[in-house]
Parts: sequence; structure tokens; C-alpha cells
Amino acid sequence: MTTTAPTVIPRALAALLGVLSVGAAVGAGHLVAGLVSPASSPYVAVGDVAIRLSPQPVVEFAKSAFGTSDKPVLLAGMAVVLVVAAVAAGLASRRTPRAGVVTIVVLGVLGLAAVTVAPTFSPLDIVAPAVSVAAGVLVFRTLHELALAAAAPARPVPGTPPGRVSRRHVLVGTSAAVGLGALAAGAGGIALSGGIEESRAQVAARLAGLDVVRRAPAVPPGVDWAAELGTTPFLTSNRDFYRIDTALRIPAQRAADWSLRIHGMVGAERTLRFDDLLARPMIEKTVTLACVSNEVGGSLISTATFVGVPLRDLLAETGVARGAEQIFTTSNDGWTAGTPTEVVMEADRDAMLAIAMNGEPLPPEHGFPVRMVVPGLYGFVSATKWITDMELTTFSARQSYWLRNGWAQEAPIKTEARIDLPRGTVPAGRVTVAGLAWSQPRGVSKVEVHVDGGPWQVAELATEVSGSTWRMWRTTFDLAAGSHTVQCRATDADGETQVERRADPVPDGATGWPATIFTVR
Ligand SMILES: Nc1nc2c(c(=O)[nH]1)N[C@H]1C(S)=C(S)[C@@H](COP(=O)(O)O)O[C@H]1N2
Ligand SMILES: [Mo]
Repeated sequence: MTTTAPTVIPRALAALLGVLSVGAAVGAGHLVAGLVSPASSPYVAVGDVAIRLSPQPVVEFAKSAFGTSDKPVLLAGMAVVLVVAAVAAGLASRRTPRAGVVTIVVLGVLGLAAVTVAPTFSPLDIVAPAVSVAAGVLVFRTLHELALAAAAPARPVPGTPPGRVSRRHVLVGTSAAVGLGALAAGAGGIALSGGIEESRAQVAARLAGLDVVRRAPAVPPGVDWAAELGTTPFLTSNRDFYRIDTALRIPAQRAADWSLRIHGMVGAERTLRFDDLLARPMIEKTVTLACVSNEVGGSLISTATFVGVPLRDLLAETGVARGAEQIFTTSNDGWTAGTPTEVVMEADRDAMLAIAMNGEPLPPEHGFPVRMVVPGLYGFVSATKWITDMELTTFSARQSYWLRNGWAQEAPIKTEARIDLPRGTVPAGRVTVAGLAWSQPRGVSKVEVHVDGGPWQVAELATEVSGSTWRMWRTTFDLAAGSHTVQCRATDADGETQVERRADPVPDGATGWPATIFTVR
């Protein structure tokens, strides 16, 4: 028996294998993301997480040093880190592929994690990172095997005529193909996903030039006690705004490609392009949107300032036929909602086709480029995101998505209050009880609170922005040590108090007086 020295891949080649494999992983991930869901590119997702986790001074430095190219600079920096990791992985795998495979899997898991924590995450988004890791591992194993074979001392293989294509040629050919393939895949991904962020940037640049005929008043002092109390702020950031939709893949439509067809029981059918919307007078309004699935005390409710075209004016101009009971809207991905025409046509309702949210173009997950907002109606009957079609029709002619699934036809948001404080255990003495209350569009007139079933106490109400937004309330109680239950109820502007009977969200919204148990020590 002869012992042969184990085959070792030369250093430069080993490093190259690492780089090619990681390149293939990134390229494949980017291509599949472009096909399935642009936001799911693991490479871009990691960059987004890096931005989110960066301390504010670093972000400020990057902005001042690189301006609007701070993102490309970050992505280039990540590329350098990846190349270094890839070279190290290759060098650590000169005999067996294990270290390289582990490195690729670890990078892949990081990419997957970054994709899943993104605000735009939807289930299909795991496809791109999964394909990315699979491609990286497959390429690495294949090239590694070829490289080992090429590095092994040539020994005659019985039965093969000498002088055929050498192992070295196979290795060089495969490597070149992988390198080119990775570049082509990456470029393909960029071309396919291209556009949404670019389109949002173009819309952003035009926001300042809009003809906003009515501005939302700046949030006056006395509205927001969040800083003082440590509770939910009055305005919800786009990042924290609740998100509910059926989209497996966020529709990626550029503003330039958007159009809305208004048809059915109208005077004259018309199709609007994004530019047609921007040319119209706009209104700005702060609105609290709520989901019908929100449980009593739940968090599927948020507040933002929207800018959009008043739907009432647009429809009045288009002409609405008598008997057109509902505005049946369809999104780019086929979701539908039916909104009572009569509500949208109310003078003070301010229903709109919104294009901006908190000073930015709509985020992709909140309906870019255009969505509907109708203050006072639950989202499932009014807040169509990625809207592309609007048909004026009767309720019997068309059934919307959630109506077909057993939810209500008419769904005004119910008057409700929520308790945000106290939470858990609090020190004995004066205990602050605080929360939010809403009754769109008329507003809240009173919130009452009691502890352990005692007498109702009227809470202090924060300044009202408008009836279409929630309103903070607070009060205090002197409480002894022990466990306590606090309960509250809101009353609307007409003197109607929120319904006490507990009901589930199905079919038209939960009811009940919220209660919280906490401990005083
Ligand atoms: N295209 C589309 N629009 C939609 C939905 C949807 O599933 N698809 N869900 C609706 C529901 S149920 C709610 S509560 C609101 C939520 O809007 P948000 O995700 O911006 O908070 O959007 C509405 N618009
Ligand atoms: Mo909803």
C-alpha cells in the first residue's frame, strides 16, 4: 500500500472558489428577488438592517459625508466585507469543502434573517434567500470537487484514452461560467426589481410642488403626551404603522406605470394616470386608520398624515349615477373592497386617493403609488392599497373580498378606548392610568375610568386634532399595594358610549370595555 499526501487546492484558486461561490449566491438571490419580490434580495435586506441598526451619529455622518450616495457606499462596503469572508472561506477549505459550506450557510442565514425582519416581509420573500444559499453551496461543492481533481497528481484512468479534455480545462470553464452567470443574474435582478425605490424617489421630489389647498394643521401642543408618559406617540411613523393585507408579494408598480380606471355607474368613464392625480388640488389630513380585526385593546390601529386627491370632488366631476350604492375598488393584486358611495360623498369626510404618508411617498407596503383612505371606516371596506380600478355599482352586483369571507358590508369604525398605562407593576401612591380613544369621524367627548369596579372618574382629554384621529386621555388614582383592575369607556361627540357587551371582531368589529390588571407594590 502506498500513502499519498492529501490533495491541497492552491491558495489563489481556493480564494477564487470562495469568491465565485459567494458571488453566485448573491447573484442568484438578487435575480430571484427581482422575479418574486424586490424587497427580498438578501443583499439589500442586510443593507437595510445595517442602516436600521446604525447609531444615529453614524447615519448622520454617512449622510453628510456621502449625501444621497450613502446607500451605494454602504452596499459597496458590504461587498468588500463579503469578498473578504469569501476569500477566507476559500482559503479555509483547501482540503475539504466544510469551512466554505459553513460560511455560505451562515451568510445565507444572516440574509434570510434580514429579509424576515423587514417591514415589507411577506411569506414568499423567503424564496430568494433560500435559492441564494442553495446556489452558493451547490457552486462551492461543484467547483471544490473539480479543483481537488485538478490538483490531484495525474494518474492514468483505465479505459480512458489519454489526451481528452483535462480536469484543469473543466475547472477553468466551469469557473468562468459561474462568474459570468453570477454577474448576469445580479444584473437581471437589478433590471427586474428596478424601479420601485427609484420611482418613490421621483415622487418624493415632486411632493413639495403639489397644489395642497388644505394643509393638516401642525399637531398642536397638548395633543401628544407620549414623551411624558412613555406611551404610543400620537403620530405613528411609517415604519411602525400597522400593516394588514393579503399580499404574498408586495405589488411593485412604478408611479409612471400606474393608472386608475373609474367606470360603471358613472357619467363618463375615465382613466387617470399618476400625473393626472398630481395635477389636481390635494388635501392633507391626519387620519387614524383601524383594522376590523383589532381586538379590544389591540394594536391594529395607527395614525398618519396623508396627502391625496379628494375623492368626493373627483367623483362629482366624473358623475355618479343614482343607485350606485358602492364604490368597488380593486388593487393591483386583485384584492377588492366595497365602500358605501354615500359615505365617500359626505362633505366633511375627506375621503381621498392618497399618495403620501407622513411627508413621504406611500411606502411600498402601505400601497405605493396610490391608496384609498376614508376616515371612519375600517380598512377592509375602504383603504384599498395599490388601487388600480374603481367601479361604481350596486351592493348586489359585486361582493368584495372580505364580504365574501363572512365579514360585514357596512363597517364604520366603532367608538373605542384603549388602556396603555399602567403596565405590569407600579409603585404605590398616585398611579397614572392613560390611553387612547377614538370615534371617527365625529370625535370623542369623554373617557371614563374606574378601578376595581369603583365609581367612574372622568379622565382628562388631550387636545383634539380632529374627529378623524384618536385622542389621548389620562387620569390618576391613589392605590394601595395589591392587584387592581382598571376599566374604561369612551363616549362619542353625540353622547353615545362605547358598547359594553363583549363581541369578537367578526363580522364588523370587536366591542367591549377594555380592562387591564396590574400590581401596585
Ligand atoms: N390591496 C389591498 N389593500 C388593502 C388590504 C389588502 O389586503 N389588500 N387590506 C385592507 C385592510 S383589512 C386594512 S385594515 C388596511 C390596512 O392598511 P395598512 O396596511 O396600510 O395599515 O388596508 C386595507 N387595504
Ligand atoms: Mo383590516
